[in-house]
Amino acid sequence: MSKKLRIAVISLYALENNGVRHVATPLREAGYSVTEIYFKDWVNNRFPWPSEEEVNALITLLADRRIDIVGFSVRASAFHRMAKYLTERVRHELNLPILWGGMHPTFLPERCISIADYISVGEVDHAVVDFFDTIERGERADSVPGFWMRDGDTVYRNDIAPLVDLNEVPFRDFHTEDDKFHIEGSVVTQGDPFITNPEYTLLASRGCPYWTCTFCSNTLTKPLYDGKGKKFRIRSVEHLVSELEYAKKLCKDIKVVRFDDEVFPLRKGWIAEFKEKWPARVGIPFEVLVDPRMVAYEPLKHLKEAGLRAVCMGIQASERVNKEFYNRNTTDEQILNAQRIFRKLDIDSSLQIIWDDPVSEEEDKDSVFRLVMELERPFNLYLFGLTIYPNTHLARRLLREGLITEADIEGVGTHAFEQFRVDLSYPRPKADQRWLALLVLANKPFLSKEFVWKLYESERFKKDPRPLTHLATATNLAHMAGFVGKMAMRGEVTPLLIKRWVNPGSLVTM
Ligand code: B12
Repeated sequence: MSKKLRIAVISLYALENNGVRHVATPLREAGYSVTEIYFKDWVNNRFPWPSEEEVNALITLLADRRIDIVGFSVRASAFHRMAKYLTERVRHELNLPILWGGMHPTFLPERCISIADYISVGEVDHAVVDFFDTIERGERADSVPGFWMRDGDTVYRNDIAPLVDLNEVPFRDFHTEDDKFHIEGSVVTQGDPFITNPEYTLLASRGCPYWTCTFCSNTLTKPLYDGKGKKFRIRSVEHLVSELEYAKKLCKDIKVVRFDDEVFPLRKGWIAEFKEKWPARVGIPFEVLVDPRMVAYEPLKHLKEAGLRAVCMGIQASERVNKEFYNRNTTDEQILNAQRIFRKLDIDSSLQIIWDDPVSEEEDKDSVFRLVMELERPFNLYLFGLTIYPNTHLARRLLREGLITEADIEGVGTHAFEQFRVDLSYPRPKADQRWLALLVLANKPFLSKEFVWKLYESERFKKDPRPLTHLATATNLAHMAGFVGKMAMRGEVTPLLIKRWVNPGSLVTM
């Protein structure tokens, strides 16, 4: 039965936004008219403020679609100021009620409810239908689990909704075309902007098997769900495979599937079933994220046989910083061993390091470099700048110890927009410029390790690291060209990919 209320759900700078899709789908199934709006897309280290033309296009679209209530998906805290600005503009021009959902209001509900009329906190895949049904009936949504409401200065803070059974969550809707729009500059394009992407992304689980890393959002979502049931949930293989059967019919260009799970489930029985069903019914190569504590030869061998092409794995920092600050009990030996397994099975690996933290000493940086030099080549090395998310254990500790100020925390700060992936030309102390250049050189297959050790020992670059940075930039470009060449051969290079990653103002290193 179709319902009266006309809803818009807006994604900020993410064409793939799972949150928007997971909200829009059950609402459509419940009979609502839902307009999905993809308001601009991200570019590595660049999230420019929306132009007047773009804001007007958004307002006109909302008016043309006769929207009754506007939902913003505020996934990352760095969007706080922008979401507030857009909320005020929409309210001023159209006088519509505004709802915020996503990780940011889940992290900082009090701050967000002072701006929006309603917020959702936590997962609301089913609860979102209860929320809109309440409004549709003309009732006040002041007691719907999963949602907070503000009436003037009075805030109604409801309990969170129960955790969802992932096998009962409908697949993200890729079949609706007419109710989706992408706004970029003066152009408003109708249709799903992600349907032609050669990389299909999804999650096989929600939560994390570890939950402890102090920099991560999961340390905040875990206590939120205390007493609410099993927190780390894995979808059934059947549910996953059926999703891909559905998606393959609509997203015709899928060349690779990327599982975005924090840690891909490496459970024995699950993998045995996956190995049987994935190649037979999906047959598309895939990539996953793994944790060094979990990597073992057998499960990865099965995944390789099922089509596993590449893995991403976090090194993060030195053993000391991982333990003392990140509450991450991984050892260098586990990391070395994991990389040996990837090599043995011929699985491409991209290893990740978090830089720019306020606690690593020179000895920590030295030990990270030594570890990277010891890793069996080849591998890609992704360098990230530490982004401090609000309310995390790390944010609270660094504040307490006077190592950061509120301005360094996302929401006030926007680090994720500027230096999420490390850019060698970003202003940093000399010592860090040298370390980063050395790290970029350390994994380049065309430079011998003896040569990199010589550069490391040179006193000259300690005084002036600039020539080293130039060399690292040049070798990085050569390495990147090889990587992109490989992707091009597989038909995976698209204008979207180039737009997102080739930001001349901030070149990614790998
Ligand atoms: C996968 C992922 C990505 C993928 C997105 C893939 C995709 N298809 O969506 C990519 C790589 C693109 C990405 C990019 C970024 N990400 Co990210 N990402 C994640 C990850 C691991 C999972 C997100 C996800 O899909 N969850 C499943 C969906 C269904 O859950 P959800 O988004 O929370 O949505 C639910 C509710 O929140 C709510 N909801 C969401 N939106 C709305 C809207 C309305 C109106 C309503 C009512 C409800 C609602 O309902 C949904 C269903 O229950 C999370 C970590 C995590 N565990 O959440 C980080 C995470 C969200 N990312 C984060 C960040 C910082 C970023 C980037 C800024 C990094 C960067 N600089 O590039 C960008 C931002 C992109 C953008 N423009 O939003 C941080 C945000 C932390 C913070 N407080 O700032 C997180 C939490 C990671 C972390 N380590 O803590 N990310």
